[in-house]
Amino acid sequence: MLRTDTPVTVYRKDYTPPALAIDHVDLVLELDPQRTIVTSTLGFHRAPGAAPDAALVLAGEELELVGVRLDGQPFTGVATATGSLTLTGLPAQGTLEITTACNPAANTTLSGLYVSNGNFFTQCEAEGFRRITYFLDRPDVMTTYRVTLRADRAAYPVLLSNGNLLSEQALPDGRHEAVWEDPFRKPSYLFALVAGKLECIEERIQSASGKEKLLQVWVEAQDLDKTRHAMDSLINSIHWDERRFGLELDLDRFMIVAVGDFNMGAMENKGLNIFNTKYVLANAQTATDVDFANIESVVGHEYFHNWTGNRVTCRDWFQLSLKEGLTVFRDQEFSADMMGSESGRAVKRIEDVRVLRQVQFPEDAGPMAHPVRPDSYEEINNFYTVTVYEKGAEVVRMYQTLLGRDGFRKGMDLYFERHDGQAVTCDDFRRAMADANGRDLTQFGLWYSQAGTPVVTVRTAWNAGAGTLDITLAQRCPKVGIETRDGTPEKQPFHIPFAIGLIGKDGEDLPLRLEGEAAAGDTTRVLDFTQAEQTFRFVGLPAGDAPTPSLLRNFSAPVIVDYDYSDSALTFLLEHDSDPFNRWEAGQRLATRVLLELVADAQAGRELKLSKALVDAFRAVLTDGTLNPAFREQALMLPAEAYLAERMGVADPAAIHRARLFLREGLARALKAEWLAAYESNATPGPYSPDADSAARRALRNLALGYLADTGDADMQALADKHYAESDNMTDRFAALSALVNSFAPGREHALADFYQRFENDPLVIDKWFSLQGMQRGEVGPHAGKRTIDVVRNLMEHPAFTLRNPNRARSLIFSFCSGNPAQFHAEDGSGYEFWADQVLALDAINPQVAARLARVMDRWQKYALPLRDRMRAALERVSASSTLSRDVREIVGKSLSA
Ligand code: B3K
Ligand code: ZN
Repeated sequence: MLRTDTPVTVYRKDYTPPALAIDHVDLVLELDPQRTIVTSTLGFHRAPGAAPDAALVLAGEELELVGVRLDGQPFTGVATATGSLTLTGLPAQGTLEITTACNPAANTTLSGLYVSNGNFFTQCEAEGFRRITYFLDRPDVMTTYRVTLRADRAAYPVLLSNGNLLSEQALPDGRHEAVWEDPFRKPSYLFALVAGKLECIEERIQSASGKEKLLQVWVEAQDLDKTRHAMDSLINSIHWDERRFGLELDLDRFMIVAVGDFNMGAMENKGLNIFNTKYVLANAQTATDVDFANIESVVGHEYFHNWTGNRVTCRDWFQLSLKEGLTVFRDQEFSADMMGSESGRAVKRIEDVRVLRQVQFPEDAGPMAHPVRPDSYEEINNFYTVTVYEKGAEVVRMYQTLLGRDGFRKGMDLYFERHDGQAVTCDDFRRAMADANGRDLTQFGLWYSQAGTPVVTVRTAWNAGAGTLDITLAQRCPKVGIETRDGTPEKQPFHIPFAIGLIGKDGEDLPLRLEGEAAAGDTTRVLDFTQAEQTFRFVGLPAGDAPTPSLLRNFSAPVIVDYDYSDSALTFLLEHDSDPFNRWEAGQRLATRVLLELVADAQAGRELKLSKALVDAFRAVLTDGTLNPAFREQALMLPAEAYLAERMGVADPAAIHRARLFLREGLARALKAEWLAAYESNATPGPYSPDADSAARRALRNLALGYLADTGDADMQALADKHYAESDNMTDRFAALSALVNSFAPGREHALADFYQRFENDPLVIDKWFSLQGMQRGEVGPHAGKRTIDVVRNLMEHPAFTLRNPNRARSLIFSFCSGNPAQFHAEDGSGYEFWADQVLALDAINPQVAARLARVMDRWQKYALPLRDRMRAALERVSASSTLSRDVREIVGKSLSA
């Protein structure tokens, strides 16, 4: 597709309300793969205060205009241009009938109406509805929809849309129709239809107020045996939202449909959620524990949008985090509650923070850095980011940390009381939180408007005689991304809820009393840190040895804490902190410190030495049977290469890889007996179950297996062979395959071939097979010289590979470009050449997927020479293309101008 329109920047400050209100929409779709005819009948009236002679500009893309009628008569005041239809001379109110044609089979962008494996699907967020019909395609135009679907009955027996099914009937010529009506007003981005050969499992449940609800999960026939977990997750989500937030399902029917070609995870269309198969289909043979957990959280996420997003929606796309940050927070809390134990909750928190640090912190420091509520964009699809989602969720979490669970709930209740049925802003949400709790949250608003990750430097001064500890917090957050280019004024201090505990010399939490307080309170205190620098004096502490501070407990704010812990303090915290998150954090700090020293040694050509302190710390965790195995797994996982790269002034992926592999192999050998004991004692006999406890044991056991294979010992690689052969579930099978592949075990080729053959007909499993190979280590030892890029280029020729399916493209290309830093950043620039080839090839098919891949180069300026120059050259090659989509152009443009 050729996209040569000049880039236009859209600004938040330019928001104006729509000039026209749409009272109701009646859509009739004559579905045909090559030529679908859409007739849209809109009842409209001019908005109060709008200029009477103002033209009405409707958005539309890739549409053929067939005809326009006004109040039943042909209407001629019509002009089309690229991307729009302008109507002039409309009365103050009336009925418009617009007929258009589109070609779903030719739509490879997977936005709008498209065909996937012979069935019809839609994706309308953010601006896909305009690819179906001309419309005021913006989230603040909410209306009710009645949808009539007509299609060939044999080819498309199932016809679904939002809301309730009103009627179904056969039509002449082998066609049939279904009429659906959604009683709730909604923006166009929540419209959906599905038509084709699908089957479903269904359940009827009672909601809290006793109403019966019909739940369905729709898939292709061969996948029906993989729908149970999605259905259970949906039922759990419905009940959780009733319990935790008093929010009930408002429709009689709720449907989930799975589709193999999908740009992202899933979509919360009202009453008709459409999901990537990856987040629906699971059984023991095909899905790992992580897949099961992801399905639960995505099903929850989309379901929770029914209130946070659909009933209350966004005024404009700058407010995206209003629904996304809030809904991610809700799905995180749901998953944590489903873990069923305190330690399980902590593991969930650790996983979420790991993603935030590994992906969002770099975004917040790079050329695409933007506030949680951005001020401008060129292509809105580029702003479905980890900042809007995950940092947005941290911002919502901070309200709860500041106001308490009950206070947060009061704020939510007031938000719905005020705004149900409206399209609102992040400020409206903040006001509801403030008003419901009588709190001033003005300064807190800076979390929405200032980008960047604040760094909090901590200094402590201990007065042994008086038993007082002064904790001085200082925050700084230099300009980043767009702020460095758009004249943003100097940034103001954030309102940071800083949770802290003090630990006595025997490892016990000390009761905390701030100077001026009458009595000591809890052992964790949330400090309101609002100034550039602030000192908090804790008094009444036992005289003598200084207590050890446990800082930013449970990661109470999305900041970087800079405090000069000694190695022994970290070991002490790892052993004693009552805050499980900070226990993990202490281990990570220690490992990061050791790794960065090893990197420096590798760079300087010094001999690498194994840190005894770290070996001891790891041994202690590994052998502590009182700890949840999932927590141990988290604590024994070394910080990722990408995370270490961020921690360096100038990133050196080759040295990082060498250092990390050295440490990993060293820990594998030094603790071989302990890994083996953990492997043996964490078996999960009996049939597979994805429950949290079994999954935790498998996680630790499989981590141990990976370390054991990395010893390179023949007996350990034989153990991995056996683990592969005897596994009865995908978690174990895939863990064994990874261990064999990454340790270059003799059994590796055989296992790869066996895996392919077993799962040839299961696309999601074949995605795993591609992705494992894209992420494999460069061959070492006797296999040295063979580069992963060659394996990847070879696999691109595999009959099962295609760029057209986003999951498949991601499985090989993204896994190599973003999941394999050492190989991707090969010094000869071969990885970057490959990246440029694939961005250009994908852009011609699917700009949204291409733009995601383009983001891989965000941090090019951080890399050592000659990598930096080669990355820039690759970016320039992409940027020089004359047919770039707006999506990719924005990304490479911002990268190069940073
Ligand atoms: N709201 C959708 C994302 C739409 C992305 C459009 N490029 C899924 C979600 O966040 O639930
Ligand atoms: Zn969402």
